[in-house]
Amino acid sequence: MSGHGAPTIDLTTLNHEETSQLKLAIVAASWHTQIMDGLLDGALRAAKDAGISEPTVLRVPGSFELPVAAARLAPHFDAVVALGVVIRGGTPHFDYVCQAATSGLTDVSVRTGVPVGFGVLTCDTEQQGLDRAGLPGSSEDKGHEAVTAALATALTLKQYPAA
Ligand code: DLZ
Repeated sequence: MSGHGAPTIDLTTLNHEETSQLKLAIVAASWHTQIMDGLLDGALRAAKDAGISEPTVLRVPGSFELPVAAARLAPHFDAVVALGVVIRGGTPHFDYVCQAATSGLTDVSVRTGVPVGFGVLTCDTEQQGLDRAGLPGSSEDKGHEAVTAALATALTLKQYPAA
């Protein structure tokens, strides 16, 4: 899967009276610092593009911890974005952490009805992560994309409050 085919959603053109009122939380893992810094910068840039000046940012140790953090915050926010970087090593750990993060975050989103942006990079190599981190020289900006998707979904769902 690559970024080819992604929709163009320009947060700067959305109604800032609406988007700036959205309560946004970002939960971010801490492994692979350089790539994570890029993802978090991109996420904060997207929040700013939407007129959200101070999103809540919560750091957790690893991507495995993202679902529990997202679950705790989701009821208090209109959108949550999870950021993490998992790089394949020589052990099956990669598959377990990716699976736990993916299914856990999906579960939080469906159970709470709060959109959870998926900004977790699952990479074979560090270079793949750097390419997607929104850093100078990166071809993609997955932190920005994850916030954009979560906010766009939150706006779409706002007219259908949870039952
Ligand atoms: C243990 C582990 C490993 C091997 N690799 C990563 C990784 O590439 N990215 C990441 O975010 N976290 C990793 N972790 C840590 C787990 O996510 C988790 O923090 C620990 O297993 C403790 O629960």
